[in-house]
Amino acid sequence: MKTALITGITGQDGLYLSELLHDKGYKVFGLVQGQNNPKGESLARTHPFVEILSGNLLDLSSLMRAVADSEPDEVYNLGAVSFVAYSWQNARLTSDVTGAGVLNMLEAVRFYRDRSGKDVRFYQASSSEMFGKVQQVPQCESTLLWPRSPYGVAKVYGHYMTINYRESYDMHASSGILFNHESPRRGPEFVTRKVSQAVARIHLGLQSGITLGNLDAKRDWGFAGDYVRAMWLMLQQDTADDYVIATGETHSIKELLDVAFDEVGVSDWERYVSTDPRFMRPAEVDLLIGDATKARKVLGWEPEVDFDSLIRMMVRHDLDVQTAAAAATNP
Ligand code: NAP
Ligand code: G4F
Repeated sequence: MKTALITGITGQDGLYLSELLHDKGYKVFGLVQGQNNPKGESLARTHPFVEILSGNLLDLSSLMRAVADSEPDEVYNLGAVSFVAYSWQNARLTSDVTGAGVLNMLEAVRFYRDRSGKDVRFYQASSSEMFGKVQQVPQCESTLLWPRSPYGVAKVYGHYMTINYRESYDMHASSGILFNHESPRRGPEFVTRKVSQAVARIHLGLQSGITLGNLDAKRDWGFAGDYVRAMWLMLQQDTADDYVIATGETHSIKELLDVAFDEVGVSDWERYVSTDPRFMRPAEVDLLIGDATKARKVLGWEPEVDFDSLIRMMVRHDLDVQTAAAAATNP
């Protein structure tokens, strides 16, 4: 039986990855931050197969203990301050957790490997946000990085630190440069889930409209369940490397609204949608579209859920959730 340690296990990707690894017969350990984190309690209820370890990416000693206690074959570093808009307001925290946290995790793994002699494989959650002001369309592994947010800059640091540890210490350390991926588990601060929740509530008469920022930005959106499969595949290769994971399609926020409102039979969504500068970013990433040729060829990875099905899945999920919540409030 293989053993995996996942940081960021309470997040969208951590939950899907823990299920994938459990189904494959892994013993799964998950790092949870905070002394009374409600997401940790929820994880214990919904994912009882996960052994929870306490730790924080800011605290190297906690990571060293988590690695020593779990004795992992594979470490997936998914923990991060991950909301781009928040990263301008909390630039130092983002740099420390999303950037320097990667170094802490790499050090904890290297220390354990050198003491135990066990060959531990490491996955870093790099991001298409690193491409920022894109220098090439579509973006691939060799595209010049030009981050546009404190989050993007922190991810670039973690990305290059992972490459540096691979080259300096012969570590099996891979980075997945993942484009946006969503699901019914996506945090409500991100635009797809903000829209799917609002559309469900508008349809049920619980909300009158939705206020957004830049409707012209374009993203390459895939399904999180498909993307965690790519993470696992990277760590099954003989040689560590970096891979772009993307669908190769891009859609604007307006197209997202088209599909989401269409799921509840609304074609003229403009009457429900307003914009506010408060949701605009100091520097926007206008266009992301990935070229995942390398992942397709080397890993044999293909996405299974397309954009249209993904957004409809999220709206239907939120219709169920909101209907149940309304029924509980007004039995
Ligand atoms: P997410 O839902 O925001 O989850 C982030 C996780 O990081 C949460 O479990 C969070 O724990 C944990 N975390 C935050 N600060 C921490 C700290 N100081 N110490 C330990 N853990 C901490 O993110 P996601 O969408 O699953 O993404 C997973 C990873 O992939 C992230 O690194 C993200 O930046 C990266 N990524 C995501 C996408 C995407 O489209 N989803 C694309 C590219 C890259 P709490 O819940 O307790 O705060
Ligand atoms: O959903 P978003 O907040 O995701 P963003 O900024 O692309 O970042 C996500 O994907 C990255 C991968 O490229 C990850 F690394 C990162 O951790 C995160 O998961 O925003 C998407 C787009 C942006 O252009 C934003 O300006 O939607 C635009 N947008 C327009 N109105 C909005 C809103 N975004 C949010 N969150 N809220 C709005 O009201």
